[in-house]
Amino acid sequence: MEQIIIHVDMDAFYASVEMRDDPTLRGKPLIIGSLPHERGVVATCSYEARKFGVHSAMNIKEAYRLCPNGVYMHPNFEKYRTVSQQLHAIWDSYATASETIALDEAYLDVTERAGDFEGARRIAHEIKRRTREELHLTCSVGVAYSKTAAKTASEEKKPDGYYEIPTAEDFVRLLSDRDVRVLYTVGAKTAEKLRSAGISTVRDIQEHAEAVEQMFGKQGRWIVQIANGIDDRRVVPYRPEDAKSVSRELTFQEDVENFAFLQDVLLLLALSVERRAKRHALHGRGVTLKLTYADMKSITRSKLIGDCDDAVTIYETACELLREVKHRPVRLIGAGLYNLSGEEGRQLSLDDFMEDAQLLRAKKLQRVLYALQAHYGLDFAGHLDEIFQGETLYKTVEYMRRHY
Ligand code: TTP
Ligand code: MG
Repeated sequence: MEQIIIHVDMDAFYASVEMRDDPTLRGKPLIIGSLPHERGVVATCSYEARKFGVHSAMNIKEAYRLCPNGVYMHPNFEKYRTVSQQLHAIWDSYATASETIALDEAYLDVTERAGDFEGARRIAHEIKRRTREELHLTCSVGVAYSKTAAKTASEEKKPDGYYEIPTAEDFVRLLSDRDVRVLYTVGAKTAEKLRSAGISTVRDIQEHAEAVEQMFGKQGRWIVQIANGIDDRRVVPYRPEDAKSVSRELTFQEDVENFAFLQDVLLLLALSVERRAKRHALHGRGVTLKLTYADMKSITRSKLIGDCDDAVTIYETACELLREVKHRPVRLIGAGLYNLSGEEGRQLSLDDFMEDAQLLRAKKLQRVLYALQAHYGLDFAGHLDEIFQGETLYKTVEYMRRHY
């Protein structure tokens, strides 16, 4: 067996914390987000509220129509952040590597600590017990051979769930008859497109791999792999709170649904990050991508790549990460380098001895930058530096958004 991964995800996180701290809320349909008379959405809600059909990202007016007797509250982010740190401290103590995915969610690499699935099962139950006894909250835990399978497993028996998917065969057996949406990289749009081509179950994807790859290119290949239970991504140690990082992000005037356009934005962000990193003589070992979706849910993804401070590598890695996330309307995008070290701490890589590699990167950069300018009818020549001043970058990207 190659790896054993645990995925932990808290149940109705914000709502559970509020119910824990105010017993009068327990057992009630509790909706955290905007208040009914405000403009906005549901961040999350208690399982009692879910019975009325209320869910995350739903318009608050719609939630109120479905559940007029619910209790509505604004979120208290400071509190959730504190609880999150306590949770992650418990979880991290069982893993050789721990990757924070959200305030209430993490991947843990327990391959070494667990030894085998039996051991992983013990750790999972220990995590559930301590989360319950020490923090008075429940979580759902999945144990599996891959990240995708572990995440799928933690969803399987929510709330307060536990589920195992030991092998790719188990994964395929579990999911083949289900709707394509069960694969978490398949969003509503992708599913719709697949369905219009007669592909509605995971098995359909397995059996029409070529068609899927043709329809979606690189992302299609990834979908086919996932549908076959193939995912050898590692757990990348990541804790946002101590990531000394160089990053740039920006919020769009209007939510963006076009992920091809987001790639273009990533190129400008990557160039900007490179400039900052170079100015401070810093190198990163990993690249992060940050997205805030239209419903205010934020995610970060990261990948370790070895010493890097160049825009092309940042751009390509960020695009790779972008392909693996849910395709939903986006209001903010960011990219950055983390695990920084100064010149002195830098490990020389093979590239340092290969001028060719540097030349190749410079050429690649020229090519993608040229294509971007041609697409939007822009000419950065001579004033590329200006572009990266906050206001100009923002204006340039807004111009690009309108002219995609
Ligand atoms: P989730 O883990 O997706 O949801 P949850 O923990 O509330 O419920 P579940 O039992 O189904 O896991 O998200 C974690 C927190 O992130 C959630 O409590 C609130 C926030 N969030 C948003 O603000 N907007 C969203 O659209 C989603 C999905 C989550
Ligand atoms: Mg959760």
